[in-house]
Amino acid sequence: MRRLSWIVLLALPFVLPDASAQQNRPRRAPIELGPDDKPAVPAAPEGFDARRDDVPRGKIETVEYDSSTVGVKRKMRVYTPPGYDEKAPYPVLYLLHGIGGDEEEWERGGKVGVVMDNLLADKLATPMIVVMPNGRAQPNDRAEGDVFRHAKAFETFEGDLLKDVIPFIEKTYAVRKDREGRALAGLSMGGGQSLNFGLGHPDVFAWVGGFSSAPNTRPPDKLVTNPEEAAKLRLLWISCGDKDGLINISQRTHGYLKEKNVPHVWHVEPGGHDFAVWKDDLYHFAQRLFR
Ligand code: FER
Repeated sequence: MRRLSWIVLLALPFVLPDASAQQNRPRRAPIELGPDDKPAVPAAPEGFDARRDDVPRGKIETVEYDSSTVGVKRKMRVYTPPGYDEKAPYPVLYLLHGIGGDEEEWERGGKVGVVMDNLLADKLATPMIVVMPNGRAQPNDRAEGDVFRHAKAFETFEGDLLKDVIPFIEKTYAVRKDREGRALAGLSMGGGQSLNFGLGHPDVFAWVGGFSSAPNTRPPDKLVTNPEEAAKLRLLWISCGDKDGLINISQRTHGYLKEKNVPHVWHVEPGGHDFAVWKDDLYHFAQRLFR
């Protein structure tokens, strides 16, 4: 969906309270910032997302896999780093989009290729493969019509990711197959998915990030059923913009993790529900992976 129509859609519950009630969408809580709600790291430096002529470029390609979960062939985008070596096993970051997006959203809005190429050229990240699947696990996975009506398909994606996407990647690319070699992160609906699936499968992922996670995020006691197990993650990153109407979801998750002594990064940065924030998250999160 185009960004503008998306913004209009997000604003609907505020201007049309009846429509919001009819469509059964949760109302946003007013934004209240507490003492913990501040940046954990400085903003990315100027130019981190600008294409540079002097750096080697990775490649982004579309691959198609058979989804036993959805029963159709599905597409995803895969970034391989510059000089991709078919023998070296690379770690993998699975990177998930939002409710208005698809498998290309992170490239369009997040310039993932440019950000990764720059980080690698500056030796700020470990060479990795970045897999951008389509998290709307249903036969028509385009972001069409009322995207909120298809929120359920984002839940179904758990099976698609674990049973179809990951096995396909692991037989197609030179990648690591251990939990420490797999990271899962996403924005908004994809943030909720990443927290739900990542914390739900600590045997599969050791690095998990939720950027501006949406109300699909499980309630804390369902999300973190075993705090000791969650504490074994190599990285648990929770972030949100300080002007994002969904920040209460991330605040709730942070509060519970803190109460249960689960180590995590809680990063509240200036900004709203948009790619200025998510690009910055990618820049910071990617640097901390696979170290
Ligand atoms: C909601 C508000 C926002 C919701 C999902 C979103 C499922 C997702 C936003 C995004 O992905 O950007 O109430 O409910």
